[in-house]
Amino acid sequence: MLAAAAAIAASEALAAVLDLRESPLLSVGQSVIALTPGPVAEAIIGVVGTGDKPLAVASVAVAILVLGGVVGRWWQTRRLAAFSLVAVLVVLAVASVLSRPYASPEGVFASVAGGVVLMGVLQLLLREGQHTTVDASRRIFLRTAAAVAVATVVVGAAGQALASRHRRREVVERARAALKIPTRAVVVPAGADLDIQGQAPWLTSNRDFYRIDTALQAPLIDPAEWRLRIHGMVDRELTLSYQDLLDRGLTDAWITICCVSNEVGGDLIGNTVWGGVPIKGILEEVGVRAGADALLSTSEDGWTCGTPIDALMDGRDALLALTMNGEPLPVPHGFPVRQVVPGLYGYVSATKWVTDWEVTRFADFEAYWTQRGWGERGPVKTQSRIDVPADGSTVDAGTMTIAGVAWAQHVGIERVEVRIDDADWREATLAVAPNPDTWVQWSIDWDAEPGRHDIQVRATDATGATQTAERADVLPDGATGYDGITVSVG
Ligand SMILES: Nc1nc2c(c(=O)[nH]1)N[C@H]1C(S)=C(S)[C@@H](COP(=O)(O)O)O[C@H]1N2
Ligand SMILES: [Mo]
Repeated sequence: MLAAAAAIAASEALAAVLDLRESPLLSVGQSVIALTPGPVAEAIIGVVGTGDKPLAVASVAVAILVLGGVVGRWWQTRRLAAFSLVAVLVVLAVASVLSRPYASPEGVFASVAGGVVLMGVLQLLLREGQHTTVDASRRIFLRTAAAVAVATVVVGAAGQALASRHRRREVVERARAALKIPTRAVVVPAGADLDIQGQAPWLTSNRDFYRIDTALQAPLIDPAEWRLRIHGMVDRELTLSYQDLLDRGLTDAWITICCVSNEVGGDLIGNTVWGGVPIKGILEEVGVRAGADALLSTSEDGWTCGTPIDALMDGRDALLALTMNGEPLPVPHGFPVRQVVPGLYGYVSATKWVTDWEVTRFADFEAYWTQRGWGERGPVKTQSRIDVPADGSTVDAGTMTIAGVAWAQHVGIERVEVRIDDADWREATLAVAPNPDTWVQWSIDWDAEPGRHDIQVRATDATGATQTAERADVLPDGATGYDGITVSVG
């Protein structure tokens, strides 16, 4: 296992020295993510949330350590089996590296080097002693092992330090900081934020904005090199640069986006002002051919997404976004360019680091999450959430405020109702929403009497449809059911 740790440290350090975009360990981690069946991924995310990524990398590392232990066990007695297992590990690493958009000969080299270090260290640790006594050979083993352990830590730490100064990251961060995008000051519309203690702010800051994607490290793209290639069922192919988008002028739009994996009452949702170029105009310019019903978008790291053309052309604020809350997109949120489409879950609309558009038909492809069991189209389901008081909390008897948010993007919220225990539903007061594409805050006063109380909320959208009480899982196309909390009134 020590030899395996040394192999990982060496291959990671080599990846840093060679300034690879992705180390072999991360490439294998990405393969594990890609090969994880949808329901398993959902279950893991349900338990560890956004800790899913460190978990993916850690489980790969642990698997390599364990398999290294097996190789070590076989090293002296079953050399051929030991060699074969190392060969299998190297082949899997190389295959992962080559399956990635960042495949390079250096990546293959760093993978093979890991295998060589694994065997070299084993040979060093387990060399047959010319030593006469068991004691002497044990002493030498322990001394060698200690030296290898120190070397592993030193090489590993040096590799990490070097990786943090990745040239590409510095170039991209500098380019992002130097951008001067004319944006209007971001002003929260009057009356939108009730500003109640404990309630999620109406405007989500970039730092607090939820992040969901399959990337172990966010792709680093220099805006000067970014291109969007548009092809497929179009009359004229087109390639756009970042400057091309800036030249078209940016439209600002308040849009709330949310994730299909958001449980009832969950926080995988955020609201901000996005600045971007309307997708509709671009699609009109390239000319969508008759029969096309889908836009298949691909990110620089190979993630794919299928969006109904209808939703992109019906006049809603579907954007190729460059800014978020008045700033260039943060790297984890898709810098330099991503899509945002009101009314659709992120997995079918919000491609970050987007570099390729193919106008096509849903019948002709399956996008990343659709291949893993999620619905082909992902319209957002109407939902409401209680933010205050907190679930399970104890509050004083007397008049208090219950508050939260509700959303039905691109349809709008007409009414929010709250029910205490078995009482009748009472209508809450809605705050201002500047358009139907954002969430809306709500609040209601409650004369709390001592005891334990269940509080539930439900929303009705602008078409008059009230959200269903029936509980549905997030898989395959979004959770349903009422959010509810229990509080003790003292
Ligand atoms: N390139 C890429 N874009 C992506 C994803 C991804 O995995 N890769 N995930 C999507 C999903 S499932 C959601 S919910 C949104 C989340 O966007 P955010 O991280 O900016 O909140 O991004 C979407 N865009
Ligand atoms: Mo998502």
